[in-house]
Amino acid sequence: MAETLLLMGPLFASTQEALEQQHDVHRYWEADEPKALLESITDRCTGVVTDGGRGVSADVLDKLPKVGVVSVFGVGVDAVDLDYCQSRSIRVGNTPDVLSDDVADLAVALALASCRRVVQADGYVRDGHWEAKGAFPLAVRMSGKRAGIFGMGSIGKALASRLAGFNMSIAYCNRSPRADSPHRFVADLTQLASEVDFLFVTAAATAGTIGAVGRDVLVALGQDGYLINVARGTLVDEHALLDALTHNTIAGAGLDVFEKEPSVPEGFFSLHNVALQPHQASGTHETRQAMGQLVLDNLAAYYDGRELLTRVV
Ligand code: 8YV
Repeated sequence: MAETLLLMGPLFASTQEALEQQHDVHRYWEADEPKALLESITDRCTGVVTDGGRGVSADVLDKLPKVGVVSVFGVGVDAVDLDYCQSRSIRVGNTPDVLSDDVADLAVALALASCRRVVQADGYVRDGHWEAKGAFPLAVRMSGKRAGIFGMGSIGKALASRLAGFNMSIAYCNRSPRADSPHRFVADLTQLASEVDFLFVTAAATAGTIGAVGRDVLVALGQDGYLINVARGTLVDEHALLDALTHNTIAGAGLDVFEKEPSVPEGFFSLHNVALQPHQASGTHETRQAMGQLVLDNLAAYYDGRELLTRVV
């Protein structure tokens, strides 16, 4: 049966198409008057579909008393007011696991881009410096170095298996040790940072992790250390990071995520020791297709009266 749904932002094209074919979908981001849109569907909207960045606020859900499900196109649910959803018994589903390989791949790409200076070397060739000035300055090796992973969930595990292929020693920091991880657990993030050459951030954004990579962690990482973030910008103190990169108190960084996307602090643009990406770690055709399918499957499960396939709340 066609349901009335609120779509917070554009989705992977074929997912949105399927959604709009099956249901009566209202596009929130295109509404001239969002308040009027919510009022017009308040008595019949039963579900919300959104992505990891937009999420959905308690204010919006408050105007839609019949909503019973929020289906998120993304693994991160930090932009969804989960406490509010819980209080109203609204089911929340996300898209874990299907994106872990791609996110881990991009973390490796960013680590290599940082220490091997792949982006700068590309510019060196394009700008004619190779011919004019000779060989590119030597870089720093990644193979065999010490890796620290902050967040040993599905993405952290996928990353660890890749880093093992680079003969890196691997330690991790997590809320608690993982029985299914063969790697060394370090309870304190600053301690972990002080023991590694590459610190990878793959943790979910929660009250316990937001702002966790602060000045002290960057100081501990030190001038030979690299920070790679493919999780959420909010996990890192962006001012402290900019400061550390500007003054070379860390060696470099690779960032796919930022505090206030899509706005990136201009200070990063003139720095040569940071590789910047437009939050695209899960952005392959294959993974977005799988994420979209899970969004649709979670909705179908809810409307069939079954448990969501990947339920968060
Ligand atoms: C997506 C993400 O880019 O899964 C997440 O939490 O941040 C990303 O995979 C995003 O949800 C799609 O817009």
